[in-house]
Amino acid sequence: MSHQRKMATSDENNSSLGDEHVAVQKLQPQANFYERLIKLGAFYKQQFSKEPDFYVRVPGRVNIIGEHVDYCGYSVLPMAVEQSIILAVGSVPKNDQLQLRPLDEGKFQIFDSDLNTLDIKLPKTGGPAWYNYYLCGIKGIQEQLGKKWRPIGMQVALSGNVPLAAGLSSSSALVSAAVLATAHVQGMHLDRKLLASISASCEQYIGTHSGGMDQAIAYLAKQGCAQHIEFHPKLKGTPVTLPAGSCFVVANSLVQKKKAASSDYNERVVECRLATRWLAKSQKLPNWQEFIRFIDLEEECNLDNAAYAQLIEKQLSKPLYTREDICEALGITEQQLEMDFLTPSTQHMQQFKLRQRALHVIQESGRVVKFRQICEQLQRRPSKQDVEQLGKLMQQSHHSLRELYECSHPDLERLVALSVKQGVSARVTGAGWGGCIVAMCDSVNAAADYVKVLKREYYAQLPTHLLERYQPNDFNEVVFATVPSNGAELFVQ
Ligand code: NG1
Repeated sequence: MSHQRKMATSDENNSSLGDEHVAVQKLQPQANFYERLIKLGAFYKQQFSKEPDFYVRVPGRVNIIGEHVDYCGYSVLPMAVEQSIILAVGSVPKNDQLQLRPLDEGKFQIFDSDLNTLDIKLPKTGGPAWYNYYLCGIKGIQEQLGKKWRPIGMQVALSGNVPLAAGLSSSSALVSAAVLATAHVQGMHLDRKLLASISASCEQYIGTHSGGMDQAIAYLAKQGCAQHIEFHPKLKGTPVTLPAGSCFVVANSLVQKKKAASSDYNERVVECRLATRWLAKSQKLPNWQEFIRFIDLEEECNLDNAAYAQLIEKQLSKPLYTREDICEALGITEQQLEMDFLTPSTQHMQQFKLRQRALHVIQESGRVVKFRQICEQLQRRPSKQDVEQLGKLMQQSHHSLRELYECSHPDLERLVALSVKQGVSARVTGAGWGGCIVAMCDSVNAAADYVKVLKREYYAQLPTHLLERYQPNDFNEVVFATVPSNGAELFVQ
């Protein structure tokens, strides 16, 4: 069985959000990232002694609800944040070289490579070097072109202000930006859904078996609203207007979680795949050996959310399963377990929490659908109770991520506890084990008060080295209200 699952591809016949290409726009001085692009353009010129041909901007994202469900086929509800990766790009048709020059001096080293011999290196420990994310993007376009691929040299200056390893999707923003830049240099006009799908598939070369949430929102985001993103049966984005007056705040715990350097994320993916297979067998489906995603089983057995949860509780009654339990139930050998289910980084797994992971995924997927329904209801008829209900869904999501999915962190818990004390609903956003929380405040004023409390009670208490770094800017980089921004953009000057 191949773990390199292809993401849903573009629907050619159904004209909807994402069927359009990324249009080339003229860079406008009023854009809030104008100064950043101009600075990057000057740096490009200094590095390559010419003007860039074009610029790419791809945002990070904050997920409002729907955590750890995308790789099981279920929908999510993220929005793009203002922070983004920006590239200044020039093509050099006569050579086959990639030249990457990061503006953020000190943090990243420069990188040169021959485009004929792309090599994505995954070290045993420590996680891949930053430029491998760019290489993933090139590889994605190379595969899309197949035999038609001809390397065209690329000179790239880049800069990013999406916090790293913070659950705001800095890695996918870089991969998606590399896909868009390479496609543009190659003269391809791909629609946004296909670009998202290519970006999601090729990021798997980094070794994380993630779903497609980050790349989908990177391309499908629209200013002013969140997106309900469905992956099944096809990739689809539907704009969702968030409650009038509400204000979403992101607070970074400053605990960095380098997903690709640890096995936690892939362990959860493995547990979900095993739980699906176990349940499929329990239903005596003739093709039970084909199931690895909860959503496919739901469809096959026509289960609603409550019935699915009941099935899990009945069939997966133990809090912990051993390798032996699983091999016996599925009628496989340990070798088959290792080959067919365990990824390179999860070969060590001895115990599996199938029940807890499955319950989280199924219940969280129900919360996403409810959240969207309530937002739509609120557009027709404002209601305080409905807004409160949204807050409750966020709290339930966090509780489930902490208890069933075990991806919180003591510092995230401190931030959530401070939020609860302020009467603000908050949850871990992104993969977790560190990174950020997202909180929903009733108004801009309430958000300002809430941010003040977090600054005083959490950020002013940080260890000295972090205080020195973030206090001069009054912690505005690490705790901020966020407005939904646009997805990927291409500019010329
Ligand atoms: P972040 O927050 O970027 O680590 C990861 C996955 C998502 C999704 C979330 C959890 C990648 C690139 N992204 O996001 O697909 O599964 O975790 O909801 O691995």
